[in-house]
Amino acid sequence: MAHHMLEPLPYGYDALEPYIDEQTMRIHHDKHHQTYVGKLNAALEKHPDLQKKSLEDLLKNLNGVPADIRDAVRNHGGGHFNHRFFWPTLKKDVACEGNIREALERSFGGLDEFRSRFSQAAIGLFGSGWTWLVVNGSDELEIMTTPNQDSPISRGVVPVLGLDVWEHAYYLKYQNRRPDYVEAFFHVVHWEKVNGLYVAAQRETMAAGRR
Ligand code: MN3
Repeated sequence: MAHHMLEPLPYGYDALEPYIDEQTMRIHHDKHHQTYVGKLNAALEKHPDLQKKSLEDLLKNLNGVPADIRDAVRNHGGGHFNHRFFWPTLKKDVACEGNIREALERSFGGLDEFRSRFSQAAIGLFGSGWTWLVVNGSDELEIMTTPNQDSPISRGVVPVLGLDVWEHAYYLKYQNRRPDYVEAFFHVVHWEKVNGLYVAAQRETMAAGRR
């Protein structure tokens, strides 16, 4: 029985054209993301007691996951989490405003400076992985990268923006031109959603008594 499910995209496959093309979105969501969900469920078949745990609980405490499926949970559970996070943070032509805008100015000196540093991290990431904007344990914004499908929540930070830089995310349209894909990504950042995630992350750190 399947315990984790693939939700439909929250918009049409062509909603991000021309920046991210329809065919890439179809394959990326329906095939790649579906495969992570399927392999996560298959791994959990071996440990039915873990099927009741949320994906977040599993990923936040990977050391508590039995060794025989730990890599599968890290890779496929991480893949499920990362993609489920990614889709709703994409929308065309949304302005960057509100608390997140002010926080980016405080942390990076401005939106352009943030974009430049995030882009360099994404372009410079060797192999497959993700680039993230996270709220760290000191309640500060930080750019980080993770290899493969490692999830930032396994490292105790709260993601507010992520970019999939696996070749499957861009190769059909951009081939080897990862910098063009990263540039295009900034046309489809759903800043209103990112702002909401940032505000929620701040509430979470406050509730945790970190400040
Ligand atoms: Mn992907």
